[in-house]
Amino acid sequence: MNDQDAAAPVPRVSVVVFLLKGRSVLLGRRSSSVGNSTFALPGGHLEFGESFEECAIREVKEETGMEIAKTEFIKVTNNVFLDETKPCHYVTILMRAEPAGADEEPKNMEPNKCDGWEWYEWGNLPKPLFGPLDKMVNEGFKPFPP
Ligand code: 8DG
Ligand code: MG
Repeated sequence: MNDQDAAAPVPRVSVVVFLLKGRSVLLGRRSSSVGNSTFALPGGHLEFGESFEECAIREVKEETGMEIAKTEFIKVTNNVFLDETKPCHYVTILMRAEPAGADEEPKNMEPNKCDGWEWYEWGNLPKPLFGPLDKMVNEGFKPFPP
């Protein structure tokens, strides 16, 4: 049984990745009970015993087939989704990374969860963005290294 099946729901931890190529970021349109049809970062649940970096590398590989490098922590956010079909609460760890090599291109490895991955210029992001990402963008957040 996973946590969300239990009678009392609990917050969960997720790790999501700003995968950066120059001034572009990788986004995919979600096919999910949470944030359905919105554009979001690759990522997923932190597994028992994993570091944030290990989770970022694993999730990006599982969802896009890509190898990443320079994986580093940026920020943590608290995201409560009470109005979703399936209410949930995530403490979301935001990481940034870059493709491990110039020949790394995303493939849609989980077509049941995502419509496909594309690079988007930071100044020209698609709409609608997934709620937590939209909020950060509106607050002026930028994922790029200094
Ligand atoms: P898994 O079973 O493969 O571990 O997880 P998943 O199915 O890939 O999980 P997910 O929904 O993609 O990510 C877990 C939660 O992380 C998601 O339900 C809400 C939260 N989350 C944010 N922002 C973002 C984001 O930009 N992208 C993704 N994928 N999840 C995000 O708060
Ligand atoms: Mg995911």
